[in-house]
Amino acid sequence: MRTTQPKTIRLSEYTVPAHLVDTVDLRFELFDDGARVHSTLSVRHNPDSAETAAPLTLDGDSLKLERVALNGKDLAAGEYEETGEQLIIAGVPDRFELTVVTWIEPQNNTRLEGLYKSSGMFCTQCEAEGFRCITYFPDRPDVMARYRTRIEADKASCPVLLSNGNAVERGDLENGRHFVTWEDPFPKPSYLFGLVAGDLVEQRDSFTTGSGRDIDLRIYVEPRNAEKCDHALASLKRAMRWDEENYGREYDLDIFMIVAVDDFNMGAMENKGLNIFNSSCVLASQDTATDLAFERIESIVAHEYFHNWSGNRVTCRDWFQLSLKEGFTVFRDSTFSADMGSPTVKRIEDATLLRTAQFAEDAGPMAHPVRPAAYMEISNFYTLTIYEKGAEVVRMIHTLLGPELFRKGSDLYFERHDGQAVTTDDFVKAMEDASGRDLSQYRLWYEQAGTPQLTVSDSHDSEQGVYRLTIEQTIPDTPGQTDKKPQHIPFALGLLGANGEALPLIQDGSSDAESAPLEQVLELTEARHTFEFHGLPGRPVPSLLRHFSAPVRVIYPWSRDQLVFLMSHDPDGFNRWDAGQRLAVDVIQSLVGASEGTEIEPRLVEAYRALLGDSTLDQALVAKMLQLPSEAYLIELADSPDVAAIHHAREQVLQHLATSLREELIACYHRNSVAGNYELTPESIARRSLRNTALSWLLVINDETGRDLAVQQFQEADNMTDRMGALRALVNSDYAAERSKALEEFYAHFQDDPQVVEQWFSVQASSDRAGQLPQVNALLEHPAFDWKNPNKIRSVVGVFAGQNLAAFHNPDGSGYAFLADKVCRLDDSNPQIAARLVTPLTRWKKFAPAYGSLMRESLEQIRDKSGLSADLYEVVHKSLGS
Ligand code: 0A1
Ligand code: ZN
Repeated sequence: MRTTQPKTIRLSEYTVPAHLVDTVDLRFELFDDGARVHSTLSVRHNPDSAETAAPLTLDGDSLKLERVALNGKDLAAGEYEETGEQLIIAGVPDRFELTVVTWIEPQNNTRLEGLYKSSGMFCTQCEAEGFRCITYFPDRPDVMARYRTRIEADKASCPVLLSNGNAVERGDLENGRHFVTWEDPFPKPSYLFGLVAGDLVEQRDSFTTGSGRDIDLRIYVEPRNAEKCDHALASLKRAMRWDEENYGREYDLDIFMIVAVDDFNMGAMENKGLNIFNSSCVLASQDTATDLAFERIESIVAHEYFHNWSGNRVTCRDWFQLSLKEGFTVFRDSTFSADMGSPTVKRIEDATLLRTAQFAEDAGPMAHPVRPAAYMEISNFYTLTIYEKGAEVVRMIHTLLGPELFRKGSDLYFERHDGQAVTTDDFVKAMEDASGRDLSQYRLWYEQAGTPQLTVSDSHDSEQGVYRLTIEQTIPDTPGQTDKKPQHIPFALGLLGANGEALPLIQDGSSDAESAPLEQVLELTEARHTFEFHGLPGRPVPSLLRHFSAPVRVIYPWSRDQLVFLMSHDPDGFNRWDAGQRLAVDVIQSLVGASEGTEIEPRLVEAYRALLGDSTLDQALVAKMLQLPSEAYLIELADSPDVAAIHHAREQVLQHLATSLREELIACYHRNSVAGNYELTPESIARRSLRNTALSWLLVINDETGRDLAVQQFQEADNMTDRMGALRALVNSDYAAERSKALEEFYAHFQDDPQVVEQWFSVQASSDRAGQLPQVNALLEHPAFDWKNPNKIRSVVGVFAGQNLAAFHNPDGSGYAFLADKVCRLDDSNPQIAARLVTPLTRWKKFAPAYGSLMRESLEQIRDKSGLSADLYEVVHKSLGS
């Protein structure tokens, strides 16, 4: 904990490590009151380093050093220096063996970095800089070593002892203790080290690789969760096959293990051969997990598995390159999920996240490029920009090169850099070398922060039959970056005729209507382009940025007629959905601050009526199209948003739609009530989604039929999606008695299942009816709430501040003061979580001054707390501009 300014680390100051480590021999003695870690490193001077006489410098954090020995000889106090953050030994030989013994206290580790205890089990989290909380080590990803790990613990309380690689030895020790030794043959950076010790049961399966090797698959969980592993195991096998078929990547060890832990700062971690997961991202059963959770688990299991190549076999040179592994791996898991379900729906989900949350990040005080140039605390850079925008940057290379050349590029990348720690530039270079394309301008996507804005205008010459489209590109200033250069942007375009037909894109007169494409990816490289399309006697309707072909904002003066037309005619499903969203946004925006009784666009009602009534349409897409733009998205789109006014306008539209479409909603509800067993197919997921949307709309208008249906569905549901759909609808209605009864019954039934209790907290904390501040405070006092458990904290405090926007932005500032108070409290126990939770306050400059000034005051309160962590220091000071 510090009060002084943490050091800024800069990419421009990167130097190769002065020392390399070839092997790491670890021995963990695990006890109830602490752990002793014996580490023996074979160290040599790095021939690529110019610092020939550099002292050996090892990182350490919160360690009690018990012994240091060089080539077997103990060093006396004066022969090394301990600074609090480093262990420095001067005058070391060219090659030597170093032994370090440290004492740590996993049972008191509330930061959940390094080795800690969760529900009685020992587990580790070493990315990004957690290994230094275990032992002194050059804790940077470009130091790659082979690890051998012996774990010793009490046999009764820790029958299962796991680490990376293959188990090579096991046996009993005195005093009821035992040991297992693991050996990982693949050199890896310290952030991929993993260890688990506890009383766990295993679920086993196997997978035969394309080359015929049998891989042992195991999921380790607490005994009460033994029945919740099937979905993750099935997802894992699908991911393994998919990576072979799509990237030619086979698994490389003989065993692949996943462990579920309840206390975890993030979603999951890709430790080599031993993935550690937040329980909520791996455990599922029909009774306890929603469809959304099932989909999320599949994608996270795949994500961590895909890291075995994109991250582990080829890793990052330094943490500025984080998106090298994260952006690429998110692109890979997103393509996988699209292949497993509906590509259009997956694209809609990805674009929604980008446009709502990543664009907001890119416009806020923490905006940074996909490859940042500086940071104080790397944990703050596990962001939507690194992950989601990073994935878009890889996706655009795929779009520009096409699937064959992209695959050639990824093959070259994996072959060329296997076993190395490399940079995003190496990735782009492999794509260039494989395709022969020049991506030098494209590299700006990695260097420049901010969301490009494309302003599109058009004109039509009916005599010449020419349609002209002009696209102007600007990239807004972001902290520390101004005067940005135009980026290389793939812009997918289609043109529609009056009857909705796709028109041939004849660009230069040389191609004729027969050979001209119906869709084209225009490549924008200049600040302004004009494209001409010929053979168009009537004015076409443009379908812009199809499939969301680039993470940019598009400004175009769509008329409501055009949007209604695109909603029902665009052959690109993504743009149909987008047109519906734009129409709804336009209607809601026009009501913000308008006088009561202002007419609500009848074309919106009719478009939704058509959607509800047409069972021939892809129902998964209809389910998405029925979702009104979220408050968060409306806020993101607004300048100086007045949250209460936006909330009110959106509610008005929702109520108007629900009132006008009541009959259709009831019909839609019944039409989608499927008898029979619960299935996880895209069709049944879509049906449940439609049914639950219909229910929630009916309860927005306090409809009695809707209420009865919700109560009945709640009681009869045979799966969590339906049970939660009904509960959510009741919680968001004015039927207070039914709401309380359902909440009580739900809790009574599921109180022993932490993942379900988290959902129960969330549904309340996100509700503008059940989640006002006094009720949220009451949730914090609930016996199931636990200030040490990140999932519980997120499900109440995080959900309240991030999803219950009208309550959080209460004009009296109480929501902001609440968050500031909780963030300060958490900073002492878990700085990573504190720094993430504070995010909503950091956007204070965007809001109307009445909100913004109160938000700033709360941030200042946090700034003035004594002993601020480096994590929180960086976020708060950058947000305040200090
Ligand atoms: N590499 C993981 C994310 C992760 C990052 C940091 C963690 O601890 C603070 C944990 C996990 C992934 O991308 O899934
Ligand atoms: Zn990842």
